[in-house]
Amino acid sequence: MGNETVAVHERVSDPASLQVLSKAGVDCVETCFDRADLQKVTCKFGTGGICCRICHMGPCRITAKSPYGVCGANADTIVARNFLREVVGGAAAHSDHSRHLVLRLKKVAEGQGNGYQIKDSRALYRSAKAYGVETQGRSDNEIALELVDLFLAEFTAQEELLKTLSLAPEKQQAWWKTHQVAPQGIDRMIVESMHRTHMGVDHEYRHLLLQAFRTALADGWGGSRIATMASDILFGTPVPVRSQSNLGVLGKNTVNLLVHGHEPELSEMLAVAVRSPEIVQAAKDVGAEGVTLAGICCTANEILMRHGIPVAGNFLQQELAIVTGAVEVMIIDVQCCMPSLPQVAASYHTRIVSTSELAMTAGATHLPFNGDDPLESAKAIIKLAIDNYQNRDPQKVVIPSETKPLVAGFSVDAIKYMLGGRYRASFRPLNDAIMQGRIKGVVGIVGCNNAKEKLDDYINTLTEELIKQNVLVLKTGCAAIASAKQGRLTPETALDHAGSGLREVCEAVGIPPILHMGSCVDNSRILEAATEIVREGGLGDDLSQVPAVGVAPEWMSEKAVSIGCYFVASGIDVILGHPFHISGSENVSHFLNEQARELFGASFHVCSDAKQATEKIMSLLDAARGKLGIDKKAERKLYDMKDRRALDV
Ligand code: SF4
Ligand code: MSK
Repeated sequence: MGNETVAVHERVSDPASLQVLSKAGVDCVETCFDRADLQKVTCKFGTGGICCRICHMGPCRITAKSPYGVCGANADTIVARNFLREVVGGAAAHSDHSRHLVLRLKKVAEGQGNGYQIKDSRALYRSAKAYGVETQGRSDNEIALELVDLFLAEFTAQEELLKTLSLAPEKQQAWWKTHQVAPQGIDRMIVESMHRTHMGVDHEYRHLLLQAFRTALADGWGGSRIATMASDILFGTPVPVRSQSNLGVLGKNTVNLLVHGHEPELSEMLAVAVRSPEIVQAAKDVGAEGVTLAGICCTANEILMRHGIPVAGNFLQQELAIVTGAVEVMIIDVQCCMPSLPQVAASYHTRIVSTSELAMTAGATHLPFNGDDPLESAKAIIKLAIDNYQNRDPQKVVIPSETKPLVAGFSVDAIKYMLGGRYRASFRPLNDAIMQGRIKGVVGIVGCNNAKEKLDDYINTLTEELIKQNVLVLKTGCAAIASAKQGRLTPETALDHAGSGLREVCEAVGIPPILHMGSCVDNSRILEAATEIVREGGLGDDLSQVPAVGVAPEWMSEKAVSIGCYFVASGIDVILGHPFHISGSENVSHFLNEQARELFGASFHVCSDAKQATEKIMSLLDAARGKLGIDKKAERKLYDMKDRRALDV
């Protein structure tokens, strides 16, 4: 059950989590950390990827004595098939999320918004331009309808390649075609991959792995990219916003409502509903001072970036939030919501409310979100929380005092604006700083937490080291929340923790050295930023030449497998904090960790700790800089906003 103090220190790193995990021990509440202990003896067939249960002649396990499954599949085939199925899981999750947003946009464009609207016409025009949709003399709804048709066709296209691929640099597009990994429709890729991994179909490991990259590209340059565009059109393109993070954001005397999961439609409405006078009054009527809405995981990132709603925690804090005893309702939808939540909630008064038609959890109250009356749907859940406030047991409440300030909301558009101002918005100053050596390169640190590892430790140690070495860090998902909880998502971080070159740039522009770019589906924003760097010129003409690396230090989800694959296929090296389940096949490991470089100019690397990762990243950035001929520091003036305004264009 509960953990001893020493063990608690080995599991989590921030003071709020330490305090609440200790409380879980006192309250005799089992958490993922306890269950991780019970699962410690992991199956070597599972970790090696050499257990096949694809047909019912099996399960088959590969050993030295039995190197083939009943059908004759060897380790290479089995490992590659299992890997491809993980990519499918991740790509499907992102892309289904995306489809829901596109269908919402369709309803809005058809005049059935029911409270939703096109909030950001500029985002609509940006996307329309990218796809060649005529905007002249047309209403937003007309433009959106044509765009929606294009988006939906990206899911259903049978023979045509994804149009969204054209948002990538031309050289990347050419490589994808050459290596036959340019995807057709997103749905087709997912179905085809499931077909190819059925018993007795595709057995050649390289062929299967190329399909993994193709399916992942349908995610990164398809489903995820479209999700980001649709959510920006519907809910607004994020701009820098201040807020607070960690479990201390829960109110002592307010009704506390947490949103957890991924899809932003309901949480957008909650952000509106929570401010309505009727709700505030209802909360006061039960003796509360008001309602506190906060988030966990990527739903948190969505409403943080667009509304400044505070973040209560990341993936491994979902159970801890309930253990505070101060949460009236936790709303869950899809992805990363642990099935244990109702069991943890049973020790307190918290109600777990599942809201997606796709997802039910035993012990949760199922209130499917009604998109036809979204505001009322949101209010009904808030009222449930208000009613539950009276059941809070003050004896069981411990809210840590720990909160940290943050600035989030760095969409590519916002970064351009920060770098160049309204009339000169561009990545030019960033490219210049990289070319001059003030910034060594750009690293995307993304992904989850993992109960096998100390919460946030690898992510934050690596981040600290990189900014010290003048690397600009872009973050999404739970990795971004890790920095938020450490108080590092503020411009002041540049003054106190960044190397002198990075600090100089951050000070001139007024940005933190660690930029929060969104949820895990928003890794597409990192691809977009890298593409902007290429377009701006001077740092190569494809993504593999840019001094840029992706890292998933504490990853756990199939989505991370897909993200890693679309980064590598896009020419960006990826460091993993722990390996994929592929060690059972030397050929598969060699292909992903070495040979992929011959195809895409990038590959995977496994670094088990932050120190090793830092060294690897710096060597990759140095190598890229050497190839570009920018490895010697040039003494050039860094233009600040005033200088740039004085320039003639
Ligand atoms: Fe065994 Fe082959 Fe069936 Fe897999 S597909 S379970 S290796 S017989
Ligand atoms: S929520 S996928 S734990 S980032 Fe996107 Fe966090 Fe990973 Fe889920």
